[in-house]
Amino acid sequence: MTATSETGELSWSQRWTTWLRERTTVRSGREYWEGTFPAISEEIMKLDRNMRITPRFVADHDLFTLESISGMTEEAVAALRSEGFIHNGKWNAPVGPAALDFVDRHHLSELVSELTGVDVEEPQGATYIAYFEAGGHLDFHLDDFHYGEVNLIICLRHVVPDSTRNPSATVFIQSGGYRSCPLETGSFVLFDGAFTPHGRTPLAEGEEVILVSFSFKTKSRALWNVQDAPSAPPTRDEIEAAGTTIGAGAGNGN
Ligand SMILES: O=C(O)CCC(=O)C(=O)O
Ligand SMILES: [Fe+2]
Repeated sequence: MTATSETGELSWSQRWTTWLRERTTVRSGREYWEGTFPAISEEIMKLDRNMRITPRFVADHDLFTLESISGMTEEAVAALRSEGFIHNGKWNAPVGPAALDFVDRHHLSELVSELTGVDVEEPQGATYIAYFEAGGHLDFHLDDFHYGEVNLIICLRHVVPDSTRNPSATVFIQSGGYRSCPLETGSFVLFDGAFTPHGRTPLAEGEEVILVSFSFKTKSRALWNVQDAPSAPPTRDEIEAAGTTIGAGAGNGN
């Protein structure tokens, strides 16, 4: 156990996540981002410079067919039902043999290496993710460093009622702006979750999303080095704590 968890201090990614969640929400639409984004883009630029891969959304392809993912979809539904747990507002469940079989059949690490241009090891982690309720969402965050340098999220099922005007999407913030990736069954995103703020916009009534997330370590150890990773700007609590110290005894109680 590290000193960090013993003292309850936030980790590097948790600090950035706190800062991001104080300033952004996935509930904001594109129009909002166009007007407001410049206020945080300088900070986001610091993260961009550290991305090990550029985020990529792949919708039109013949890689993952309905047939090739159906084993995982069935496994995910069963696992979510029997072992699912809520984590950060979304459902998670462990993967099983169907996911391992998918990794083998698709030579997934080779495929991801080709698609990203960065050589990766066999997946080091995998999990099913799901959202079943209207309003369900995941606010902007960074994943922990230990989750790996490359993250692949494949959509196993996305039920969208005909009446839905604005279906839920995976969203990224980069220094260039806001990017929405409306994942449909079989489509996928590849990104560096530790340095790319990302989240999921709220589901509409009747919508349902099931995903599988695979994480990969790069073969190049140089890319594991996060010593120079930029620290998050001060969070509100930190600013307040600093203010309290400076103005001790002179507070007006507001
Ligand atoms: O729901 C998504 O599209 C993203 C999920 C995610 O970022 C996570 O589980 O950490
Ligand atoms: Fe994430």
